[in-house]
Amino acid sequence: MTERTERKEHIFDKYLRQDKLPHIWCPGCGNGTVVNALLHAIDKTGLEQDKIVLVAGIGCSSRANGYMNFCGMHTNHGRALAYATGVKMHNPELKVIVLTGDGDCTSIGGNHFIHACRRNIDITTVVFNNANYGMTGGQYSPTTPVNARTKTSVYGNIEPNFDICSLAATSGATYVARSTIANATMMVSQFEKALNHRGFSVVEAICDCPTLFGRINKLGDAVAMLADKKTRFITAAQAKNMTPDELSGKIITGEFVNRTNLPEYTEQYDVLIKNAKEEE
Ligand SMILES: Cc1ncc(C[n+]2csc(CCOP(=O)(O)OP(=O)(O)O)c2C)c(N)n1
Ligand code: SF4
Repeated sequence: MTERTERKEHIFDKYLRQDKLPHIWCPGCGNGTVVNALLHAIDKTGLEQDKIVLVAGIGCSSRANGYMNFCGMHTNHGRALAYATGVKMHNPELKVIVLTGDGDCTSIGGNHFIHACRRNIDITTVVFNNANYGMTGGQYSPTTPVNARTKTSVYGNIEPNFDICSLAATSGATYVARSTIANATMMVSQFEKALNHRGFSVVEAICDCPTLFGRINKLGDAVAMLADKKTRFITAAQAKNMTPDELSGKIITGEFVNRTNLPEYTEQYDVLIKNAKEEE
């Protein structure tokens, strides 16, 4: 019989709630890579652990904050940004991070999302985009590509999908970026920039749901899906010189918006209160 060796301490142990592990995610689920990248970024920023608040909605991905050792709220489906806004307004000193899935953020939570972007409130939103509703069995979401099969589009999806980054950019978010779990180094750096940004930041993290989306679309196992992503992601600079045909099936990654000159909501609110008091 092999003797069990003692588990070595890991530098990120402090960031994980050991009593909540193992997690519930399927083997090969992309959520773990996104969490790993986020923890690396948090570590790099040097932010104090007890000054960070993670607010999540509902979904496989929104379960992430249960495993991460920070103050946090697991809220209603689609409503994470509303709660996060309340937390930030109450204490602007906190670094508020929203963890949300593509369904949570752009389907039931779509309205909260566009208005949070519009307000430029200092919140970082991490959208785990796996192109379907994982938690409830693989229904199509607003980011499911046309023709893709899901439990509710078994003959192929006919609805054009949202481009989350374009939606965020046109709604007013002041930092917007996209990366995939196949280029996690880029993801870490985008998370770090988003966390250091003063204003509303969105990082779309393209990840995989091999159990549902992968299986029904015959994309192979998690490793095959990851290998496929590696061949499909390109940078925004590369995309500029490509024709629509060449762009078909590609995932454009990189930074799309980085505006530092616009007023942040909680700061403006403080000025408003000050002015109102002076007028009294
Ligand atoms: C008000 C309400 N409606 C519907 C649900 C059921 N529900 C739970 S999670 C979910 C979808 C989650 O999808 P997504 O946000 O993409 O996250 P994933 O599970 O793929 O990570 C739905 C529809 C719910 N919990 N609450
Ligand atoms: S159902 Fe999909 S999204 Fe949910 S844990 Fe499994 S692989 Fe991940």
